[in-house]
Amino acid sequence: MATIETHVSGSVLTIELNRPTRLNALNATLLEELSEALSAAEDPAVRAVLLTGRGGAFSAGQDLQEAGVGGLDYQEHLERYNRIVLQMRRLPKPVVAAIEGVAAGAGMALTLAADMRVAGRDAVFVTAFARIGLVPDSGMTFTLPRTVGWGRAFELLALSPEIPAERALELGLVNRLSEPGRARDDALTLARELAGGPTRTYALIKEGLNASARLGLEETLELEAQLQKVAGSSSDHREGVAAFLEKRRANFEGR
Ligand code: LHQ
Repeated sequence: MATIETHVSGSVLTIELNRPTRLNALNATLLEELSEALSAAEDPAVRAVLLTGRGGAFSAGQDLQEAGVGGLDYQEHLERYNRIVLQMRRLPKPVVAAIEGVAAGAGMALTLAADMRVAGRDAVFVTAFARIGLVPDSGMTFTLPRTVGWGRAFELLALSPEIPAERALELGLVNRLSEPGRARDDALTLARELAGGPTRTYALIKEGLNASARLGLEETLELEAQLQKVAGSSSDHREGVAAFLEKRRANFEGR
């Protein structure tokens, strides 16, 4: 059985982690299939991606049965994770993660590589790495302090507390909460809304946010001007202004 299921609905591609009996723990096969699914998301007909897990969990992180005790070449294995994180961050369209149940270790890191997160009120986040003597990977050293601040990031990484959904919302780890069992549907509604937006502009927003992590103010101002030049010549910009002046809803085509 495939460890990744994909479904297309309109211009939203849903990618579902599918190892429910292991809480969607991430093994080499799943990571390869996830990478393929993210490559398929580059199709211009796809204007937003929903990433979720089957069976009431997002993901318990690295499959520790596969890893065993000292059974994996971590550096080699991490190339799979790193490729996926970069695919998500570089994908020129929004990625929304829907989290039901647990998101632990690299599973939590994948949610942070998404652009927005919708979690069920019964969801739980755990950094988990230090519980088994590992350092954070899959970009979490980068994404977590930028999301919750340095001091909180250290605490969450060092002590690995279980972070209930309400606390995750307070910390900014998630954008929205849903009633239990509703996160996927609510995230799909959000992804559909984003898919009807100015997709090219969203790509430029991602590019600017990605770059902001490494640029100073002067370079950021320069990059914003470059990105604005591109956005300003898009047909969605013309449509957005025309819709405003004509007091109607914009019909964005993602160009
Ligand atoms: C699992 C797992 C799991 C296998 C539950 N693996 N079976 C990257 C690259 C290279 C190397 C290493 O690491 C990394 C990054 C990482 O992701 S490190 C972090 C790895 N993840 C963890 O340490 C989390 C381990 N799991 C847990 O602590 C708990 O299972 C959590 C808190 C996630 C959920 O607890 P419960 O809701 O009580 O569920 P459970 O523990 O009963 O699990 C249900 C089943 O799933 C169980 O199987 P069983 O056959 O006994 O029913 C678990 O063994 C299995 N499972 N996580 N990561």
